[in-house]
Amino acid sequence: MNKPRLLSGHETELLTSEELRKASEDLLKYKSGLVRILPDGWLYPAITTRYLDRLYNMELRPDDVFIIGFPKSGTTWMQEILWVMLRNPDLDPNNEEMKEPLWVRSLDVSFDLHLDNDKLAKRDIKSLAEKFSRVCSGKKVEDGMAIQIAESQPSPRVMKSHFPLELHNKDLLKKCKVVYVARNPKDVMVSYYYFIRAMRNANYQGSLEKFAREIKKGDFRFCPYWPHVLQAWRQRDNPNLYFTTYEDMKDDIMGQLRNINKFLGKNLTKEQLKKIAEFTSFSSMKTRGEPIDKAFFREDMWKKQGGMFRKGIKGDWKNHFSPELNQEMDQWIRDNVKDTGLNIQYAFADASPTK
Ligand code: PPS
Repeated sequence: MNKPRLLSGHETELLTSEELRKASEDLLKYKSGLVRILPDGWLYPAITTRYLDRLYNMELRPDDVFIIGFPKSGTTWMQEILWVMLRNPDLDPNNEEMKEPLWVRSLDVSFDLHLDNDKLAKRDIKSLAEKFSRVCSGKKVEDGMAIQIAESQPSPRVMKSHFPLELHNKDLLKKCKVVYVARNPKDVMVSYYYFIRAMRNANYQGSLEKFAREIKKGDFRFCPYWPHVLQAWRQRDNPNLYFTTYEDMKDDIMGQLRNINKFLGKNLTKEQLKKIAEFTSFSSMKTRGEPIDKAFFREDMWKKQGGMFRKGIKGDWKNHFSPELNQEMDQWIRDNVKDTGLNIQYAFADASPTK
């Protein structure tokens, strides 16, 4: 059977009705059905193929910076760091752009696939929709809200994406800088689980255990996990890619900021970096408020869980995984990091305590 190709050259395959019947309940809200992008099998709402082609064709600027990572890996944290380093390094409180929520001043170009969700209401994404009306007049929402707002942004742009490296334009690493953030997949599972339980336009009713196994099998949005991380890891020596982890950021944020300062060629002073570390700390970001519209979530549940800035710790999986689930995931991690040189810190039960 003919498999339509993306501009990136990847073949795509729609899920059959039999496969849809077995798919995670949260994935059945998309009007277009579901698609796998081959050969790795990236799983998305089928409409995503349109946005991927659109993203592939987006004009890249030499001073663009992308933050890429699997969902819930600490990408919002890194996004704020990069944004202030590039657009408000002295943390001027009167900076007009800073008054906008993060997701409006730094676009997640992988967000548009949610527009296909039949439960998504305009009020769930009010600030994004307002910005779109303001800066994209005459453009069609169906062509992507986040992508088209990003196209209208002044340079230097800081954009975020949860798509894997290979689905971006083939010249991405030749033309732009990319910061990739990975996180212990067990903590990703916990963080992602709380997120989708609270999303208003999702309806995940399953247990954490069920969800963790869906991620492991590659049966959830943005999966599979390992090819996502390993594609970036293999590029770690590329001068236009900086690979880091949530755990490294938690352990030594000043060290990470110094590396990023150098990577971006910014020459910010130690004093400026110290202030940026403080400004982007978990407690400061939480105090400043949600980076995306609250209406995107079920208010009570979202608030009770802690919102986007939920816990911000390493090793929360220890509070959630049964010994059996942990053993299964440890084996999965071992099988996948074997021979890659990638060390997933704190992934194993005998590692350091949560903090
Ligand atoms: S998303 O929705 O996919 O973009 O999520 P993402 O931002 O990648 O990851 C969310 C988790 O990152 C934690 N976070 C932080 N930790 C430490 N310091 C800061 N400043 C910070 N900002 C966000 C956030 O709390 C989520 O992790 P959990 O484990 O759920 O707390």
